[in-house]
Amino acid sequence: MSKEGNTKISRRGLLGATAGGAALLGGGGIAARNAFLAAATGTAATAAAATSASAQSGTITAPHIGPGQLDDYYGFWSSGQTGEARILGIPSMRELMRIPVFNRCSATGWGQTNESIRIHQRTMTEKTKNYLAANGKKIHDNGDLHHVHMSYTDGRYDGQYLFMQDKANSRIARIRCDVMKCDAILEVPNAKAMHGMRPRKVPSSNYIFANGEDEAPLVNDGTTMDDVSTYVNLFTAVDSEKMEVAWQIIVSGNLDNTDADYEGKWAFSTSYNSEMGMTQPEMTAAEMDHVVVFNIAEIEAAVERGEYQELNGCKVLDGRKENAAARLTRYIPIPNNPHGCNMAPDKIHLCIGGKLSPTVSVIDVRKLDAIFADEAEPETAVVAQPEVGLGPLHTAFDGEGNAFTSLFLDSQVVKWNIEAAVRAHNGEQVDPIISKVDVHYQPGHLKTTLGETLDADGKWLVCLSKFSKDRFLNVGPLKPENDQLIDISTDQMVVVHDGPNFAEPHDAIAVPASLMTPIIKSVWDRNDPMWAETRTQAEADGIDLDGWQDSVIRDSADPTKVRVYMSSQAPTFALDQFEVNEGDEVTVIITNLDDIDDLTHGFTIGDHGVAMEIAPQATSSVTFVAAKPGVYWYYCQWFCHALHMEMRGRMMVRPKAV
Ligand code: K7E
Ligand code: CUA
Ligand code: CA
Repeated sequence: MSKEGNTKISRRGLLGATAGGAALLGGGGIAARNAFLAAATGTAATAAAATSASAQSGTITAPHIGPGQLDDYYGFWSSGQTGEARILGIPSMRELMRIPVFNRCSATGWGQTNESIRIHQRTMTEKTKNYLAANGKKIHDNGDLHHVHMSYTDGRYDGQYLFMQDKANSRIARIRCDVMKCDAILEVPNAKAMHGMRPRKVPSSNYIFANGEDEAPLVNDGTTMDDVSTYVNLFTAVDSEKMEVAWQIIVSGNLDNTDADYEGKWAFSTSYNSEMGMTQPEMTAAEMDHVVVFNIAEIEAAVERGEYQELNGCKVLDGRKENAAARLTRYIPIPNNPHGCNMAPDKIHLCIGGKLSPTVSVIDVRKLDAIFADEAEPETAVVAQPEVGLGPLHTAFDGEGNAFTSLFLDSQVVKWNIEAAVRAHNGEQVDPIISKVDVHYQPGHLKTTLGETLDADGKWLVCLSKFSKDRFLNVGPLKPENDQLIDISTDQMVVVHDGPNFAEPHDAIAVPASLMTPIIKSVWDRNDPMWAETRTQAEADGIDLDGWQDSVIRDSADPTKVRVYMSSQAPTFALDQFEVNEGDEVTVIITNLDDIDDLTHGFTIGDHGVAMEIAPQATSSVTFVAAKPGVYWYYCQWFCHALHMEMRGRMMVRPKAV
């Protein structure tokens, strides 16, 4: 506890001597774990609440983005267990859009339209398909989306794609930025619980690196599940263009968060379970865990030489400690249960959040070549280890050599200088801590504008606080999170905005509006690949999807299948009624012929659980079984016109002859 900065001693006292002390000891094992859990259940949040009013300093200068004014940045947010991505404006923090990815969306029909189901099923394994079929489902309609990142070219955002992971069902997804829709979902075989995820930054994001967090038998068929020694954990590189697994590396220990460097040479992952423990006491038993460093060129060369086993269609290499001779990986010891993994835009320093240790471990990537050549010990890569406060999780950067670390237990953000930390580590009398600011409460990720790129501009920091407690009107036992906006343009960080948010954004990035606005379309291209298969079927049915469509076609091979082609143009559907037979499998295909900005229609059939969005010039389709005889109105559920209510029609389901 040597470097206090301007830490509020009183709050640290409120945390409890046992709790704080145990966490500080680093190797405190169960005691440290209990301290972390005590804070996570709200003890520390309450303590912070009690002192926040007096502790908060600085003038509140909230940016005012007035009616009709546009934000400077697109903020792309994850949503955790909601399973979607979100777009917020920065600095207004206004929510602009939600992009369903792993979740089922009632408004847009994502997870129900044929176009979205095809994206879900493209790489689905047989095992998953069989599981879903046994449960009467076609897709997993939940996800746990922690991390959203944009594609890079030469260390800078390029505006092409957003990538994200699903911890719940071990998937990686991609969003096309021109239309802001998900266009690919990859089910990653072998690895379990995709958690940390980053694109390669240099020369381009040809790989998406993804961490499997949970250990399991490599052939997970139940034959060896009682034998923990057969459990492994895998690091996966995804080919971002094909959205297929490029290669996988078996590692020692589990994996948590990941990042990549600015030379295209390395990827890094934190591990909190180097113990390969199955219980919490086992996972926190060791004094030290580690960061795994992956040598991209060596891995590619090994793949080239065929030094892999093929498993479930993936090239799997062995990067465990005992296979050090292969030089695919190295393991740098880090005090116990590290979490965040953040590469500074100075191209040199990688910052590892200590979590149970009050330190950030700073790794100098220039030391790594010698470590891979076995000319230096792995621990020589650690060039600084500043004590920043309790519960350091993630670190962000301003592009001027400063770092900002979230302190989960202290409910603070600490600003510190990386070079000063290195000098202090070398014995100089210098305090790397610049300032601290209270946040509300228990921050996880924090992100600076462009801080994960060579364009880091040091303007804003978004702090994603896990608990909002007393900051908003009470909405029941389930509370929103609190995404706070912090002005970092001066050394004195100032919280300028509270942003309530629904479960549970873990992470966010900020991209300049000037980069995105030329890329994002307002109207779809008629020949977009999103509905290519639907178009092929239409052509086979003799339907021109670009013209007026009002046809009901019964499949010649299977007469229980009916396809209803219906264009829409405000305020009408081309068909004001259609008829099918009880038991028919009905596919309704709608093309929105309106080509005006913001003229989206929708299609909902009453009492059938069917609804979808059809944006200008888009085609969407949905398939269901007409199992209920009777009259069912369908209607446009997207307000489009003065006669929007009248934009409706009838589906007649003729009863089976008995
Ligand atoms: Cu720290 Cu999943 Cu990025 Cu959450 S992880 S906070
Ligand atoms: Cu079309 Cu509302
Ligand atoms: Ca551990």
